[in-house]
Amino acid sequence: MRVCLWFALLLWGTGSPNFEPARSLREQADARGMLVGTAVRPYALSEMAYSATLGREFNMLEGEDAMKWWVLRPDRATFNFTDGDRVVGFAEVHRMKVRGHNLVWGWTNPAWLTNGNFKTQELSQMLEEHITTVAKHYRGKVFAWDVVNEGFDEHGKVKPSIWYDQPGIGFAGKGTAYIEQTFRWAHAADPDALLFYNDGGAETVNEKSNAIYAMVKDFKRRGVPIDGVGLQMHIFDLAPDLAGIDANIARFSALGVQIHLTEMDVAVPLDAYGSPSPEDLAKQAEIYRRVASACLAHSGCTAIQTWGFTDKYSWIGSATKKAKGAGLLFDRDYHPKPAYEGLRQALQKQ
Ligand code: 9MR
Repeated sequence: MRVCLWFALLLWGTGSPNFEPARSLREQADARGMLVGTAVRPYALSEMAYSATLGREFNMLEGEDAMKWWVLRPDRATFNFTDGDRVVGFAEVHRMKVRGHNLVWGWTNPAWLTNGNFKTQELSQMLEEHITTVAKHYRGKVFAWDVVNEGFDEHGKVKPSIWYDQPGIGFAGKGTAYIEQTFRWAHAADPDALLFYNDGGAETVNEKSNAIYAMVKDFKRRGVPIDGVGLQMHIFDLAPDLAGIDANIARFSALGVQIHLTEMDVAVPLDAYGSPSPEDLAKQAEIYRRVASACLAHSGCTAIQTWGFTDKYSWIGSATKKAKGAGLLFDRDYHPKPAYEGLRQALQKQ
């Protein structure tokens, strides 16, 4: 009797006997030819709720750390593909696309590399070897690479780094020339992969995104193999410049490159018990909805990816000493949050 009543109420609630359960993010994205992805941690794949949610909700994934130098290269002679291969293996079983992150970054490199006092020529050889070996290993498996990550400072200057000018691979003081070289190496190793430049703090129209825009325009004009720009979208401000994000996506789209939102999360303040307020979660949901809608409004914007999907695993807590967190689509128990509904609504709209 109870069950019947419950069922009757359910039908009444939907207003139709042809009630269809809400479609997952993945189903919505598939239906409109979009990619919806997330960063993953290989050690969590053995957790049932983690892998079930991941396979159900996303059609793309990316190793949060699995393909970085500090994971792949325990020492100069070794390439350890264990973590990266697990990520790719999961994607193959669940028919998901894989983004590779990243081939070149001036930060969080292994100590043997940063403290090695390598000379320019040696560094150049090592970087070419790294890019070539990794891109070839994942050829046909990784469809898009973040070739260079976070190469500009907030004023649009090329950041000092071991690859640029400390001592660099031979293009110190020559702006984006070292970036160009790495894209050429990546293209030679895997001509089919889409090659992206990825950065954070360049989501709106500002000095950094202006510099990236100028670089992409220059690369396109001269035939340097670049296919896209990754806008990270780590949002810490609950009133972000949404018009600026839209205008920025529009201008990159007009350049004829793809835009991927690569690392979205929306951090909210946490109380003493580590909980966010319902008001902030509602604001967060609206930000997910609006940012995703901005992406969907421009033909060049082809992927929306979050930096993890459960608040159980997120970099924000340690980065803010637990003052902020809860930035993702699912809570720590894998229940969908208002943010999930916000993204789903954006994907649903035709
Ligand atoms: O979330 C990542 C964290 O697990 C790593 O310790 C850290 C250093 O490798 O990188 C974090 O991810 C960063 C990403 O690779 C690039 N954009 C900023 C992300 C958050 O710091």
